Order: sequence, then structure tokens, then C-alpha cells
Amino acid sequence: MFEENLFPYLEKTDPEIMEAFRGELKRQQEQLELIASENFASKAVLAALSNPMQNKYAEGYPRKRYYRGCKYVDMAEDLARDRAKELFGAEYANVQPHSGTQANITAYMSLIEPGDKIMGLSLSHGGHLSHGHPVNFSGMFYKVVPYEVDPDTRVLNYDTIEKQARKEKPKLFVAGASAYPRFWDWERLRDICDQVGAFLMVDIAHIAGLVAAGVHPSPMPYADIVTSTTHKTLRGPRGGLILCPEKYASVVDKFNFPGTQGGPFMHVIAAKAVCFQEAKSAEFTSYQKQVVLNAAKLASVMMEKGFDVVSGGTDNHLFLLDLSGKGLTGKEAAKALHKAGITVNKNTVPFDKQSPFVTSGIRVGTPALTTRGMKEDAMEEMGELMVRVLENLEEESVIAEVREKSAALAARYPLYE
Ligand code: DSN
Repeated sequence: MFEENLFPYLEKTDPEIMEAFRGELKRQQEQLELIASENFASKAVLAALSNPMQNKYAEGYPRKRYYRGCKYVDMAEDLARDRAKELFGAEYANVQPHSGTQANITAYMSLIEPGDKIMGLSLSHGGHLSHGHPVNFSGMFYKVVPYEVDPDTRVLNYDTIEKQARKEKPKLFVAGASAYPRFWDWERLRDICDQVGAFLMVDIAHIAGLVAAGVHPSPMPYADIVTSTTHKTLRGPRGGLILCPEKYASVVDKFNFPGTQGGPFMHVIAAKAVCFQEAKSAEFTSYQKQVVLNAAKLASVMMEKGFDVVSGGTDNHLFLLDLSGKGLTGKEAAKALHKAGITVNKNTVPFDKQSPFVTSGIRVGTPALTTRGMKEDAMEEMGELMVRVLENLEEESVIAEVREKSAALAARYPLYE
């Protein structure tokens, strides 16, 4: 049965959920996906996700499990760990976190005590909820001092960060972001952490694929612990990952299981192994280079048309458009673009005056469209479509015209065919 396509079986047994699957596949095929954290996993990753390892309980780690019958899931987890270590040049990898936030929980618990002080990039300046936001566990269990980007350049100012860190003396400095378009200076952050006696944790969830391909500098030589997701630029299954030197291996393992998680998702771990193998290929490196070229091209089209790209461009897979100068909110822009077949998310921009639910900006990312094979010429077209919508938000006829053009552009770059 597992050698066959499982979908015809599901079609017979649960046509309602099958209808939802088909709808979602069609949506992914027909819309232009610019959500920076999304991507299209390969058929091999999708196939690995749908495997009988999902039936297996395997609390513990390879050869130290609490259940019998773990020979084959051990093989999968060993492959995933070894491939992750090789891919990122890490001494140790824990592939069990169910998500990036789970990986961050484990990392915090491995390095510091509840009540200790952490410094993390403010959510409204590009950080992530799990980097110390008050509504998240990280803001509830730790004393948080957020850092921000520079008001003039909207880029991190490491001199300012150093001053702040020397004053605040955090136990842990959290680097990494979900909406920051520039390279990070890991070496400088290591130096700052050494001056104040802080651990350095780097969350590479967004840029993991770029780091794996050598397109963004790697934090591995500088960080105490690196955390990530596996499904964004890395293009694997949804899940988390922790990389660290051998000296933290046992504490990381302990705080992931039994500290904060129960049974690992062995089918997802198998799919992570497939993703790490794919990420070692030359094709993956070219893909990541193209992701960055595409983001730079799309950002430059928007700037040429008079739009404010935060920090004046991008070094990675995403950029932020500040729409406040155009009198638009992120919420209305994202809604109109979606009606025109283009999916982005509203996003706060640094020093935003709007609420996080409304926002003054949108975040634009190229990993998904690049997976479809789009290059700079398609980005030129993409930019023109976006500008048409953003300059004619209320014009239903323009939205309808762009919707047709978006569908035609998507059709030229087939997905899963
Ligand atoms: N939700 C993710 C993103 O869109 O960046 C972060 O977890």
C-alpha cells in the first residue's frame, strides 16, 4: 500500500478532507506566494512525511529509548542528526523539536534559569515572539530587555547594542529575526557577549537555507546554541532543529526530552533527514543564490517605483515595504494583493505607529516563488503587478486585471507537476 499513491485511498475513505487538500494544492499552484517564511517542500519530503514511522513512539534518543521496536526510527534519526551536523558544520544536532519555538524553549532552558535577563530583537523591529515578547513564554519567564534597529538607517547598530549590553549585562543574548533584511555580524555579537559574560543564542529559522548554502555568514563558530526551523528557506518539513558544540549536547537533549517535549515525531524526523540531504546538493546552493538575487531584484523594482524599502534593500530572502509614506496600511495592502492573487503578510515596520493588527508595512519574501523556478525577469513582472495593486487599492477593475496576470504568471511556473 505504501508503494502506491495514498491519495486515491484517502479519496475513497474521506472525500471531505480530500476536497480540502485539493483546494489547498490548487491555491498554492494558482497564487503567487510571497510570504517570506513559506516554501514548497519537495515531493521527496512530502513522501517522507507520509510514512509509517508516524505510528511509532520513540521517547528518548537513538539506542536509549523508552520503547522497544526502535531499530528503524533510530536509523532515520541518526541520518537526520549526521546530515544536519555535516550541513551546518555543527558538532551536535538535536532534530526532535516540533517547531522553532520549541527549539528556543529548549535552548533557553539549557543555558539560563527562569528570571534571568535576556536581550532579544524587539518584535516590531523584526524579532520573533519567542525572543522575549511579553505575550510569549520567553517574556513571561525571563526578564527581557529588547534591542532595536537604528532609527536613521533601520539597520542594527552594533555600537548601540554594545552600549546597551554593557549597561544591562544580560545572561543571554538572542540574535536572529523573522523580518530583518540584512546580514548579521555574528563575530561582533560574540565579542559583545564575551565582554558582558552572556551566552549567545542564534535563531536562524528564516535564513537556515541561506546559511546551509553559504549565502549568509554562518553563526556556528560564534554561537553557544543555534536554533532553527526546517521549513522556511531550508525547504523541509515543518519542524525545529538545535545545533551546538558537543559540550551542550547532553543538556540540550535533556531539556528537549524529557524537559519540554514528549514523543518525537519520527515521520517528521525522517523528512528532515531527506531535507538535509537535498540541502547538500549543488542545485540547492544555486537555488539559495537565486532566492537572494530575486529578493534584491524585487526590492529594487519597488524602490524604482517610489516605494520605501526598509534599510534601502536586502541581503537575504526578504524585504519590508513601509507603506506609511503612501498613506496605506499593511492590512489593506495585504488584503488587496490577496484579492489580486498575490499573497504577502502585513508586518510592523521599525517605529511603526499602527497597531500590530493593522501595521504600516508588508513583508515580502522570495523563497517560494524561486522554488517554482522564477528568476529576475519574473521578479520584474511581479513588482509591476504589486505596484499596480498598491497604487490602485480601491479599483476593482485593476485588481481583476492583475488577478488574471498573476494567474498567468503562476501558470508559467508549474508547481508539483
Ligand atoms: N510565523 C513565522 C514567520 O512568518 O516568520 C515565524 O515563526
